[in-house]
Parts: sequence; C-alpha cells; structure tokens
Amino acid sequence: MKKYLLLIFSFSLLLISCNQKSKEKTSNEENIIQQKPNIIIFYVDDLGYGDLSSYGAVGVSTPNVDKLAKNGIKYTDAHSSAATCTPSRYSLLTGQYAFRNNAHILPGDAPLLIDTKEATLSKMLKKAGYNTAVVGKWHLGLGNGETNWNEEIKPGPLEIGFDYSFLLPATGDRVPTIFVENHRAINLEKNDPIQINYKKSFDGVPTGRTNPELLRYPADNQHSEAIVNGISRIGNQIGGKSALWTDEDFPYIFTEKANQFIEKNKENPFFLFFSFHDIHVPRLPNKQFQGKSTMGLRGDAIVQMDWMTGQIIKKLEELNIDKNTLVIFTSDNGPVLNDGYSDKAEELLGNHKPSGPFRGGKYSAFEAGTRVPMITYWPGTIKPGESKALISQTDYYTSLANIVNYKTTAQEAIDSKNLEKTLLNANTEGRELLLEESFTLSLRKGDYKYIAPLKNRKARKWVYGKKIESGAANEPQLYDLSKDMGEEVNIAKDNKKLVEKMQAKIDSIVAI
Ligand code: NG6
Ligand code: CA
Repeated sequence: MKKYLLLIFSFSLLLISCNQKSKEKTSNEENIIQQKPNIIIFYVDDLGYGDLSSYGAVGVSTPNVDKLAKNGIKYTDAHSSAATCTPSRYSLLTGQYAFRNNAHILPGDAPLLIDTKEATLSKMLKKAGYNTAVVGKWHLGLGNGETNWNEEIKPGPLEIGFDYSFLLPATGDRVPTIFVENHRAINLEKNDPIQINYKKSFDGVPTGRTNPELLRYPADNQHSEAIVNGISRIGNQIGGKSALWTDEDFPYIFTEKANQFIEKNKENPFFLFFSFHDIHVPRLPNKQFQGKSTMGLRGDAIVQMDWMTGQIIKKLEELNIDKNTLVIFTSDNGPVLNDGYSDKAEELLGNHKPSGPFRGGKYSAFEAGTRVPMITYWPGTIKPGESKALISQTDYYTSLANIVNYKTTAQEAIDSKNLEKTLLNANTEGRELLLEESFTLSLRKGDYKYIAPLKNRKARKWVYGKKIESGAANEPQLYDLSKDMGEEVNIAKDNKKLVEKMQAKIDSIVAI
C-alpha cells in the first residue's frame, strides 16, 4: 500500500512539473506572439493639417486624438500619397504610387481597383499571422464592374487580404447608400431590390435636380441626383428602402463593428483598417455632436471623429491590450470646405485654419494637399515626441512588414520605404525624397518642393468649382519651405540645375 501511495505521489509530482513546463512554454509562446503588436490604422477622410487641437485648431477641440499625439509621436511633415482619396488608399494598401495603376477618384459602381493578384498590406499582415479587417469607407471599387448589389458582391476586400469587411462602399456622397458586410449588402429585402445608375436617372424617382424642395440643404449640380435621408448624392438609385443608411448613425455603427472585431481578436494579433467617413461630405454628424464646435457641421464632424477614436482606444484599454497595439492615426488628403454641399463650412470657419500654415488643400499640388496630421501611439513602446521626418503613407507597407518581421520581396510594395524606426522613434530621420500626387507630380527633397509643370493642357489656378488653388502651373515651380512654408516665392528661375535634377528624379521614378 505504502509503495502504491509513493508511486501515486511521485506520479503527481511528475504531472505538476510537466504542467509547469508546459505553462512556461505557453507563456513563452505568448511572449513571442505578443511581440507582434496589434495594428490599427485610423484613416480620417479630408482632415487637414490644422484640423486637430494638437495641430493648432481653434474652432474645435479633439481631446481623444490629442491624447494620442501627447503620448505618442506627432509628425509635422507626414504625407498622404496623393491629394485625393482613391489614389491615397491605393498607395497605402499596395505600397505603390497610384499613377502606376492610373488610380483616380472612383464612381460608386467602379470595379475593384486592386488586382486580386497584387501584393497588399492586408495580405502581407495575414501571412504574418494577423486577423485583418477593414471597417468604414472603402472607395477602391467593388465587384467586377457589373455588380448586382442584391447578390454576392465580389471581388472586394476579402479577395485582397481582409478577413472581415464592413463597408460604406464608395463615399457618403455617392450611391449606393447601403452598407456592405463581407460579400453582401445588409438589410436588403428580396421584394425590393436596389439598383444604381451613374449615367441616367430612374423614371419617376425624384432627384436633387427635379425636386430641390425635398432637400435639407442645397448641393451643386454633380451632387444633385439620388435623394437619401434628405440629401442629394452623386449617382441615381432606386429600391432597397430597408437597406438605405441614415448618415447620422455612422459613428455608432462603425465604432461598434470595429470594437466587435477587436473583442473577437483580443487573443491574437489583429490588423484593423478603420476608415472614417468623417469629415467628408455630406457632413451629417449625429445629434450628440451637433453644436459641439464653433464651425457648424464640419467642426461637429471632427468632434464626432474624435469621439469615435476615443471609443476604440477605450476598448483597447478595457481589454488591456492597449500596450500591445500600435496605432497610426492620419488622413487621406488635405482639407476642403465646400465640396459640393452648402453646409456653411465656409461661412462658419472663423479663425480656424484647416490647412495650418500651408497653401492649398484637398486636390492641390501645394503642400496642404498631402501634408496631413499623423500620429503613432504605442504606450510603453513609443516614447512621446515630435518628429520632423518626411514620411509617406506609401511607406506603411514595408515599415509594418519590418515591425512584424515579414520579409518583403523585391517586387512587392516597390515604392514603399522601410521607415520602421521613424514610426517608432521621434528622433529618426525619414525619407530624403518624397513624391506627392495631384493634378501633377511634385517632389520634396528636404525643404525644397518642386511642382512639375503641366505639359499638354492649360493649368487652371483654381480647382474646378472650389475655392482651392490647384497648385498646378505650366511652368516649373520650386519653393524653399525652410524660408517659405506657404509656397509664395517661386525660385525655379534662379535654380535651374536643381529644377532639372528634381524633374529627372521624377522621370526616373515614373520610369520604374
Ligand atoms: C469629387 C466630388 C467631391 C468628393 C470627391 C471625392 C466634386 C464636384 N465632387 O468628384 O464632392 O466626393 O470627388 O473625395 O468635387 S475623396 O476624398 O473621396 O477623394
Ligand atoms: Ca478624402
């Protein structure tokens, strides 16, 4: 009996020690896994360099984003790849300049712009062991060009590396005005299918043009088609009544979808591309945010965006994964006030400067077209600071690949530089040269900014229908931002050699 007991005793000891060993192993494994941080990219739409209080805003307060800026790295020379949305998104996700795929602002019925065989940031992170999601505005095309929105909608994000998607398909001002979750439009009823048409209107369906009295606020001619929620949009639409969105619900719906994804993936590394509709037009912030800025709807939309950011950061903190999550916060292009709707953005601006100290705005070749706020935040890992480094969103692909120890090939993300250290340390240099896409191509070399002349067409001073300078000209422009941040004095004529060199550099980038 004694012998028997001893045997049981030693057997239990063995079990305990094995168990401990396996526990050690699990915690080691956990450590290894935890070295791969979760990654969230907060991608705001049309947020200008001066639109956050941490970047000098006066008409609006953004405490949630300011907390990231204060405790992370605030960049002062960070750029979207282009001065409009689709091209910037294309570059962020592929690590390639948009001109390589002739990417420009897409209509809402455009097919998926990114070839499903192309390498993408999302595919790369998936291969590195991440669960990946995109929530919010897409605007990179969906389907094959003949999309029936009542059936399976593909290819889309799921075919280019995202495990989950919850989308506003194009923009808030374009049809279809429905949400698409993975391959399906949500809340559609079989007996009321939805159809859209970008060429002609549907008989008997009122539009902003035929029935302006139905509108909550007036719009320009391009935005005068389908009326949804009292707002006319670009493109015609009929049916799908049960599926049509209410713009004022966006902040809750997108935040909830994002937080559900985070909650589900709290145990494994995840990548969330959180792509805001705000502060793009039409600006229809929820009642909760109305009147919360001094700038009317545009400012209130910024407050809403700030709140949404705060809700997601709070979720990370609640789940205790904030210290294991790298957050990048930025915008897809510079600011615009009137972008087609009379929402009083111009009238109520006051002393607020959406472009900060820079010239131009959305669409423009001048700095404010692409110089946008950017913050990286990773509590416990990133030391707070301010960075002057020149960095493009095109660089996220290769930089994140390095952070997660993924080796990219030479054919992958060809325009993306490894700025891993620049993302994590405020005192690290950035790019030497940076390309900006707009009506033309511009090149930054340190503080010099060169804007290539338009060759085959006459440059217009103003962006068509907007109060924004295009920045394009028929002669070369060169500015020295160290003395002339506002790009007022063209020094091209006195610096012919440098102009030639910078044009040659652009030519060589284009020729790749
Ligand atoms: C333009 C729209 C503008 C906006 C933009 C896309 C006009 C007259 N209309 O065609 O309102 O929707 O496309 O913005 O300019 S972006 O941020 O998605 O690029
Ligand atoms: Ca945009």
